[in-house]
Amino acid sequence: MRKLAIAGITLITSFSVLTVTPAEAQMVDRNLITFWEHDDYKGARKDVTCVTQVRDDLGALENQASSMANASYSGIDLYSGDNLTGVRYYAAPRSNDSDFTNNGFDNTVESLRFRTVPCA
Ligand SMILES: [Ca+2]
Ligand SMILES: [Ca+2]
Ligand SMILES: [Ca+2]
Repeated sequence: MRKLAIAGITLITSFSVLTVTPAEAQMVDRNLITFWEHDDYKGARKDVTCVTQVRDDLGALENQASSMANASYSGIDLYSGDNLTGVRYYAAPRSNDSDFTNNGFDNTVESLRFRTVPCA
């Protein structure tokens, strides 16, 4: 992980390799990112597909997600606020993060943007 200060926004970048099991990440579906309520891919989950490039519909996981797996081949910018505002976290293609806490991003994501559509 590294932090870059760009234009006053803290960019948090994760380069972890996808390690969750296919069942956990639904790797069969490569057009989505999955969020979990708790660390280590536990608790309630929410799949968000790249059918629409910008998504603002995390539902019950708004401000609750603590881990994620990006099964898509697109980088995804996650934002702490609605409508792509606030602090940004970059989820690399085919990557996962078992705990957002060390990224300063626990229980905060509200919107996201797929960099490449279609993403699968
Ligand atoms: Ca949580
Ligand atoms: Ca992390
Ligand atoms: Ca938030």
